[in-house]
Amino acid sequence: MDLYSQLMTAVTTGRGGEVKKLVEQGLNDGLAATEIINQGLVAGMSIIAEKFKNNEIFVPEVMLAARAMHAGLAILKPLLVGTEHEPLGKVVIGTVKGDQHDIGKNLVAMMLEGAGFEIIDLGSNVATEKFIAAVKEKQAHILALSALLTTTMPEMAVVVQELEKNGLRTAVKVMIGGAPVSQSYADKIGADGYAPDAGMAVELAKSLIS
Ligand code: B1M
Repeated sequence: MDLYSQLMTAVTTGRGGEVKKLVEQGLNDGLAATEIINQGLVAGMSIIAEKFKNNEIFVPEVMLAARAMHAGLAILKPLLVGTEHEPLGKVVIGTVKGDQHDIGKNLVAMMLEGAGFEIIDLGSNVATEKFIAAVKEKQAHILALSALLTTTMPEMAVVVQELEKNGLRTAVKVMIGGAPVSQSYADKIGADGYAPDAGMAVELAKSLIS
């Protein structure tokens, strides 16, 4: 098995120590950091995303794989500064005001990062003004909103309205998700898309920036 295949397997099986070892080995062998990311780490997370989407694996396996990927990224990130590595796009993500649920949002953020997006994670219980400021300041391509409570879902509509008021609505795509959210709700509030889970969120994000 070549080093990239070994890395993919180490990511998909959630073995962070092995990922670190293989990344260091790859660098010592002269492989480019971007290649190690794309052909090893991201390729491994793509397999995880597909399996998660198909209900072949569940949240704990995704968390473990994401953690293993991060172990490798931590070594490679400093080497990427000033190189040609370009993220697929910038995503500002957060759970809306009044809502502290962040497990699903974290999963979505990790999967998007694994797929090659730059993530600006504002956390949970995020005020609308904070979303607007981050979209403006970071020039985000996508604003990703999560809500787990029927009582906080309406905050998503408020964020979309505030984007409009601030002249930012056409500058950024809005994607939404979370257990009580649906495609019809996305349509109703004028969001650009809805994803039911983290795997589909990656596909949606890619389609929104293409
Ligand atoms: Co709360 N909670 N909770 N809770 N909690 C729910 C959501 C609830 C359904 C439980 C229930 O009553 N059966 C219920 C909501 C009812 C409703 O509104 N219809 C509920 C309630 C009522 C509450 C409190 C009000 C309880 C109280 O205090 N009386 C309170 C609210 C606090 C607040 O936010 N202000 C509360 C608190 C909490 C805890 C703090 C204890 C904890 C959260 C811990 C944390 O997140 N750090 C918690 C938890 C853990 C849950 C349940 C049990 C699990 C949620 C979870 O993490 N699921 C939940 C019941 C349930 O869902 N079965 C429940 C795992 C996670 C991977 O899935 O978050 O759905 P999920 O994310 C998925 C998809 O939804 C999607 O992808 C993810 C991965 O596949 N997704 C996106 C999510 N965001 C996305 C964004 C996208 C795309 C996809 O694009 C941007």
